[in-house]
Amino acid sequence: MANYSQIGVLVARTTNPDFANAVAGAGVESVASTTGLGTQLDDGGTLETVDATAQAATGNPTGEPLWGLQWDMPQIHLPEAHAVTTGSPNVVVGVLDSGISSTHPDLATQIAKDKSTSCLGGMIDTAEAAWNPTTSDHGTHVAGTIAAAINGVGVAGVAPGVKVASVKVVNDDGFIYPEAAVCGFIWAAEHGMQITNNSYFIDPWEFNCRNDARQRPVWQAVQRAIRYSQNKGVLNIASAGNSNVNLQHKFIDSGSPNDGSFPVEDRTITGACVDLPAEAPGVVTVSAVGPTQQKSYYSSYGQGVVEVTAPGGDTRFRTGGSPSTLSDAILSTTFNTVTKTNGWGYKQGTSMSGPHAAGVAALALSAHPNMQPAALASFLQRTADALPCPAGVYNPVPKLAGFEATCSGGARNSFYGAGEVNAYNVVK
Ligand SMILES: [Ca+2]
Ligand SMILES: [Ca+2]
Repeated sequence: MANYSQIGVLVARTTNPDFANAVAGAGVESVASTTGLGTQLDDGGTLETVDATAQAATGNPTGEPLWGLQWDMPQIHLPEAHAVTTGSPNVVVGVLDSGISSTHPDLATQIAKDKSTSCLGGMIDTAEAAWNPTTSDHGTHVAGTIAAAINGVGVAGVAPGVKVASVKVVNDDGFIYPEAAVCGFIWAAEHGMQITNNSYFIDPWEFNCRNDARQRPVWQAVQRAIRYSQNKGVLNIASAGNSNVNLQHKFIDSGSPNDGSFPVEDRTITGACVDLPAEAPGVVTVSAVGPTQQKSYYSSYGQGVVEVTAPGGDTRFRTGGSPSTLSDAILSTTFNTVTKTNGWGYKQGTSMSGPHAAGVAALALSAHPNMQPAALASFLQRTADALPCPAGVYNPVPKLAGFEATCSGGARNSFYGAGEVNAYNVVK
């Protein structure tokens, strides 16, 4: 049992099917079972593994052995930023994900071990093995983008001077349950993290939550946990998702899901039924672009939902549909969960764009240490490079049906929010 009295949430494990009826009333506002409410990571998997030969550390990201493959980093002006700062070790970014490999040569020095934990089942387990990866290296890849060391080995992260903490919320089957997310947000808030990265997407649409009073308290608990963390000084960064859908569903228009997959006509969205954490107030939601700085074919979007964009990779755009351009994905740290070996490899997704924004936020906070979450969120947007809407219907992969999307808005628009994060603008 976990008691989050801070937000009035109690998580209990039971095999009693009548548990909810047994405890309802007597001061209990609402009771919900989270069984079946897990959400899977939307993750492309490792596309290719790359070997790195060690070179002498230089303190300059462009000297890293694999720098030449990191197209994403010049795109966000990283070399110019690192000439000013690589970040402060006082800044800790919580990686709410599938764990971080603590033996990885590019990460071992970068992890705040005393702030790392597993939150699986909503229960804290701070043993190192508990917050290392088991069946997915998604979190290891994310952590490398944020903070891989400048050490003459492998790649450089966006903010190698800061620390990352592993907060494991993805279980061995690849699911994120609400109780793990609640645990993760509260852990981050109470262990001095100023930023969290959330490269996952809880989408209660699928569960028709608006019609189901038994599920609503689950999402309320997650929202309370997010709000609590913000009040404790945490900026939460979230991926927009990889479904190429318009998340602006509160204002239904003809551009909203038109593929028949959602019942648009009778949807009434209430505050208790939003896509989490991307749509929670105060969360910085990140869409993805590829090497051409245009929306990645898979990236979800939405005016008023997406605040900024960042590189997430796009392996289909330049080939008009064929997934052949691996080097157009994002290169970062990996961990082979079968052979238990560390390495470097490509992945793509908004899971990869979010951590670029989290890294830039960490640099911003290093340069401006007292910035509060709301100010930091608006600073990230104010310093971003505006990207214009493509005209007409955007169709990056004409050989594949289903990737059309229409951008709306001006300098601030539904594809890119305020624009692409700029690491130099936040530290100069
Ligand atoms: Ca490195
Ligand atoms: Ca948002």
